[in-house]
Amino acid sequence: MDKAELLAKYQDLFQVPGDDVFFSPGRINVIGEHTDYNGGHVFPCAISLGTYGVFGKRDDQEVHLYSGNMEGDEVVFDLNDDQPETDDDRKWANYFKGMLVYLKQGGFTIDQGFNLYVYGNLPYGAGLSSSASIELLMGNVLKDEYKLEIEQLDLVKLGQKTENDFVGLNSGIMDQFAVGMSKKDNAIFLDCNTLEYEYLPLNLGDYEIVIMSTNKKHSLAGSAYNDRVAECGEAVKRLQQKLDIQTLGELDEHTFDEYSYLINDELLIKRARHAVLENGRTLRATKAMQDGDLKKLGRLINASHVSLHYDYEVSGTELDTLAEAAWAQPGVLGARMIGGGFAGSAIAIVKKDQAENLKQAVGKIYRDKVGYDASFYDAEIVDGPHKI
Ligand code: GAF
Repeated sequence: MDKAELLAKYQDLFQVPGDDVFFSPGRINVIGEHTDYNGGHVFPCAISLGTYGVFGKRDDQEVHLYSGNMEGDEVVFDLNDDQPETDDDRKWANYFKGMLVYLKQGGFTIDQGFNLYVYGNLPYGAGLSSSASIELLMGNVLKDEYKLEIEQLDLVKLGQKTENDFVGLNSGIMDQFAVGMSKKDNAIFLDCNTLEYEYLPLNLGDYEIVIMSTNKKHSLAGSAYNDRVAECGEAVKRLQQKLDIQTLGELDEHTFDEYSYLINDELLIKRARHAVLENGRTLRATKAMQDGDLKKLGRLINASHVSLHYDYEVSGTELDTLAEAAWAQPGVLGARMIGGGFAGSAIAIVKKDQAENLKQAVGKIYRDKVGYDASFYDAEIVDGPHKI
């Protein structure tokens, strides 16, 4: 939908013209999966698929949310209502409501109701972080429309708080950071322990990133994601018997190897091993990209998928089929699942002139094995949330 169509839809729904239109991107992650809440490094970037929002102030104290992607009525609540929505068909509104509630609790003045029509071309549940896209859309809309003096990094933190405390997913900060802080054609090399970060131009030369979506919906909140967070926390607790650490991200693989006996549990060792080794891979992968060693970057991306499959056990038939089919195609340097896992999307780094072949070939293998179609998108790396 273009801007005129979005405004027309708003007019149609609310019977008044909308004031402004905003866009907030989704994200992919080159490497560094399930490392963020483990105090490790990540290397994500924001993409041109995302969420549009048309905003208009109201004369009363009501908030009216309407999603073009959700079936059903608009969700309406009072501006001062600070409780999460609990009905299944209203829960999608919590990503918006959480941001509003936490901004108000932080002392920011939002004293007039509003309508917001949202539409995402980022498939919900595609593992491309529609949730962070929405949170940062809401944060930036409110910042702009109510002239709030708040830094983007603080909106990013409120996005994570919304996810953790309002929605109930104990996620790290990667998604909100990637969406909120993104810079066109760059990936963000972020240390999730210190929040120090660096923009690195995504120099892939003759290669590009293709996003491969499983089209299988997932719900991270209801899934094993929180179990993984807890398992890593337990591994840290056991390592603390001899090591002065707060997170797995503080360990290199040699130290982990020497002390892993303390964990004394096969499953927890696998989880912790992924977190530690994935962090090391992320450091090496960003270096490889800066050195122009794209083959090495590709191998590390493949290794990431293997580890997410065997040690972290967050892949699945659909994601494995996409990654493994991509590995077998000409011109592919690497492929792996991205995001929380279980469903969602994978990425492949492929030679530009072989991208079409990849989509056709992997698409066919996927359809034959899984029984329905995967979707493919060329990743275009864009700036963070803004008015359009
Ligand atoms: C999800 C979470 F929201 C992120 O914080 C991150 O942990 C990711 O899964 C896995 O790397 O997208």
